[in-house]
This record gives sequence, C-alpha cells and structure tokens, in this order.
Amino acid sequence: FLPSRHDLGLVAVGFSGGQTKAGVDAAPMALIEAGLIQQLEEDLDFSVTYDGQVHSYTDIMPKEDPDYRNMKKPRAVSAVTRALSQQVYEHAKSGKFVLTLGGDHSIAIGTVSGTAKAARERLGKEIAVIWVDAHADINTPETSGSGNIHGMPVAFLTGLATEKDEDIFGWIQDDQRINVKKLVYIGLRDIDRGEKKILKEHGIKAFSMHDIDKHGIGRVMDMALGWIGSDTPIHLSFDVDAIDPMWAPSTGTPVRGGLTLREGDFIAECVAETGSLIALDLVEVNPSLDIKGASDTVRAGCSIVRCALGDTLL
Ligand code: B3U
Ligand code: MN
Ligand code: MN
Repeated sequence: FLPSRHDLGLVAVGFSGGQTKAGVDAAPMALIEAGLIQQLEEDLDFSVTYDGQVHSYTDIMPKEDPDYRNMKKPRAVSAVTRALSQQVYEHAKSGKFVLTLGGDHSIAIGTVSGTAKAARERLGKEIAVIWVDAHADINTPETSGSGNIHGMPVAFLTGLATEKDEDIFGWIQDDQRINVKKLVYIGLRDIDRGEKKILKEHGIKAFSMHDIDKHGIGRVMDMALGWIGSDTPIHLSFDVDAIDPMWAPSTGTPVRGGLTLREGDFIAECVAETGSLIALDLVEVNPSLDIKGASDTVRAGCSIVRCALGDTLL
C-alpha cells in the first residue's frame, strides 16, 4: 500500500493562527532556503511535486472571527485546515507521500484529515498517527486554558471535540477522523490536567519523557510500533518542540527536558524503517524566536524530514 516510493507531494503552509506568536509562518521558507527540497531530490532521489508557493490562504480568511466556545480565531483555523485537507487529500489519493511544512500544529487538522480520507479510499485502511510532541494537543475547547487551537487538533481529529457549524470545523466528516486506539504519542512532558484525564479515559497510548528515560528510545519505538502493528499506514506529525530547546530553541512553547537531537532523528528513522509511512508534518519551527538558535532549529527540522524519508538507513 506504500505511496510510490519516490513521489512526494510538498505543501508549504505559512499559517500561525492556531497560537499567538508571529513568525511560525516563516518556517516553510526557512526550511526550503536551507536546501530541503534539493536534499530530497538530489540526495534522496525523490520526485517532488510542489506548487512553488508558501500558502497563507489570505483569500479565504474570514473578515470577522470572534472567539467561539473559548477558541481563538476558530473560523480562520477552520478555513485554512479545510483547504489544506483537500490539498493533502489530493496528493495522497494520487499515491504520493505527503510532506507538509508548517505553520503551527493546528494545521494537522488539515493534514491528518486529508490522509485519513485518502487511505480509506485508496487502501481501505484506517491510518495510525504518531504524534511526537512535548504537548498532547488534545484539549477540547472546554478543557483548554489558552483557547489556542494548536493545543486542540487531536481532539477534533479523534471526534472528542465536535462542532456543527461548518465554518468552525463542522466540515470534518467521519471518514476524515482517526481512531483513538491508533494514536500514539512520543515525547510528552507538558500535559494539562484535562488532557491527562482524556488520555486515561480513552486508553490512549502515550510514551512520555519518563518512559523514554526508563526504557530508552529503542524499546519505546518497539512498543509504539508494536501497538500500531504492521500493515497500517502511518502519518507522523512531528512538533519540533519535542526536541530539547538545547537543539531546537526557536519554537513557540519550548519545554526543557526533551528529546536529544539523535532521539528525534531516531524516532523518524524507526518510522521510516517500517516502510508504512505515508505522510509527515513538521510544525512549530519559529525562526523569529531565539534568533541565535534559529539556524540550529531549522537544521534539526531538515534532519528529521530526511531521516523520516530514509536518508540515514543503510
Ligand atoms: N497545552 C497548552 C500548551 C500548548 C499546547 N501546544 C503547545 N502549547 N505548543 C495549550 O495551550 O493547550
Ligand atoms: Mn504540537
Ligand atoms: Mn508542542
């Protein structure tokens, strides 16, 4: 069921509306300027389909966007993720691996819904999602303390949060959703009280930094991939803040005590090794924060992408 080994669809999403800090919209250009596309084409032999633009979706932005159910910019995030979902779906439906460069993590509402639907149609399968992050991003609008939608994408993708209004995520259909039992977290270390309750209640598989310290990243990856099982298409959603700020400081909500640079790459390598990876998101790189560390953060991002695409496997 693999996407044809070396066809890749790239979507660059310059969107920051899922949180309040400017600058995360500049990440796709920074990653591309660092040579990412060239590395994919020349070193990894991918044929890259890219429309050559960083999408900011200005033409579909709502004129007015007051808070709703505690969510900030709900109509903007909804409109952007709805359009992105269609872009990702089209790449995936045509059998391409889909690489999405964010943007803040709210964009995963678009990417995961797109691959979930395409995998059902093309492969007749439910996808698994590996969410690598310091945070669980599974707040519902009601449990969220911040109202920032980048802390809620998993709740909307699993159906734990729903909304009827088509302009506020009501467009998400069942075939675009994922199963909570096919979701695995790695790298968690900053989880809200309400999120902990949700993880427990729904028996969601999660490997925190504590688990990584206890078992080592090798065993954790065996357990994570064992939970998913073989023959399951995998969407990897990688928040750069999973990596310790020592290597990736330029991100909106850095949390100390994270993955080493190698542990981050190792996670991507292990997923690549399964041969089941169908899509990758790289999000939350913000080159305007911690300017000194911006080039390190961009380099870490490029490295994760290359590893997920099999660069470092023998
Ligand atoms: N859980 C908090 C903080 C947070 C989530 N994702 C990031 N930060 N990057 C929230 O706002 O929901
Ligand atoms: Mn995140
Ligand atoms: Mn995060």
